[in-house]
Amino acid sequence: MRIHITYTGGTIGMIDSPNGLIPGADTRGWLFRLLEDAHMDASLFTFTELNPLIDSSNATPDNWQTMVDDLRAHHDDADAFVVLHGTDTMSYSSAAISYALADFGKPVIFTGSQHPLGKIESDAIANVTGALNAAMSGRFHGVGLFFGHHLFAGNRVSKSSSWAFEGFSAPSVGPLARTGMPWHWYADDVASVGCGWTSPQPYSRHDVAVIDMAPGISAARLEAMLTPHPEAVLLRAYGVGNVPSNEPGLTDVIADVLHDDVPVVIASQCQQAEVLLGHYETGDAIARAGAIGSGDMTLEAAYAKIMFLLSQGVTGADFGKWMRVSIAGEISPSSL
Ligand code: ASN
Repeated sequence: MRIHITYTGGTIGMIDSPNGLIPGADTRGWLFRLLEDAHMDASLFTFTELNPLIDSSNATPDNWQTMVDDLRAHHDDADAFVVLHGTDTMSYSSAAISYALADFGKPVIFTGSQHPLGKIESDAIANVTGALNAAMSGRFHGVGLFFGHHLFAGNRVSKSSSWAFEGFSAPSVGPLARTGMPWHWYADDVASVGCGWTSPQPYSRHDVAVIDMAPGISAARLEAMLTPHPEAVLLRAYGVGNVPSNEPGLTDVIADVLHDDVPVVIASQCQQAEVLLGHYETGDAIARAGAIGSGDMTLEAAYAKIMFLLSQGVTGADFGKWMRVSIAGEISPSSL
C-alpha cells in the first residue's frame, strides 16, 4: 500500500529555541528511520513538507487549503494519507479537510504529539504508527484523527487536554477504534455518512465571529462585539442553546443581526451537546428570529463548516439548510 505523508508543523517536529518551541527537527529523517526500523518498504512512502512549517495556532483557512491542495495533488499516487499537524487546531483542520475532501475516497488520518519527537518520553512514535495503521486498516475511508490510542472521525473530535497523551475526545459519538492486540473497532465508517460536495471551491478567509455567552453579558457588549456585522456568527450558548432572555435587549441584538441577513449559528458550551432551540423559553426568541442550531456538531466542525459554506458562496436560506445537512458525517440527523 502506498502512503503519502503531509507534514504541516506542530510540536511533533519542534526543537527548543530561546523563545520556546519552534519547528526545526529533521522530521522526514526521523520518520524514514522509523519505517526502516519497522521493516517497512520506504519506497512506498512519499513525503511533503509544507513551507512554512507552522505551530498550528497560526493556522488559517489558507493553510487548510494548502493541505487540501497537497492531498489532491497526490490523490493518484497513494492509497492512504497521513497528515502530521500541531494539536492546538488539529480538530479544526481535520473537520475543514473532511468537507473539502468529501469526494476523496481514500483515508486521510491526522496526527501529532504532545511532546517533540526528540524527547525520550514522546508520544510521537505511538501516534504516527497508530495513524499509519489506521490509514492502512481498510476499515475507514474518510478524514480521521488518531491520537492517544484512539481513532476518531476528523469532524467529531476536540482537543480535550493540553497535556494528556489521550488528548482528544469525541464527546457526542465516541472513538471509531482503539489500539490493542487486536484493535477494537466501535463503529462503522461514520465519516462517509454524508451527502458529499462536488467540486468544492477553495477555502478563503471570512469574517466569522465566535462569541461566548457568560452570566451578566449585556446587550451593549454583545452589540459592540457584532459591530460592524461579521459575515456569520457562531454563538456559544448554554446547554441546549439557551441565551439569557431576561437581559434587556440581548436577544434583540441577535434578532437584528439575523434581520440583516447575517447567519447566526447557535452552538453549546457543553462538550457533549444537542442544540435544541426552542426547548426552553430562553432559546425560543432566537429560534423564531431564524437562528440555526448546530445539532451535535463540535465547535470546530461548526466553525469549519461555516468557513466552508462561505467559501462556496452559500447564503440566505441555503446557508441554514446546509448547516443542518451532513456533508461528511459531522452531524447526526437524530440531533436536529
Ligand atoms: N502548539 C502546538 C501546535 O499546535 C501544540 C502541539 O502540537 N502539541 O502546533
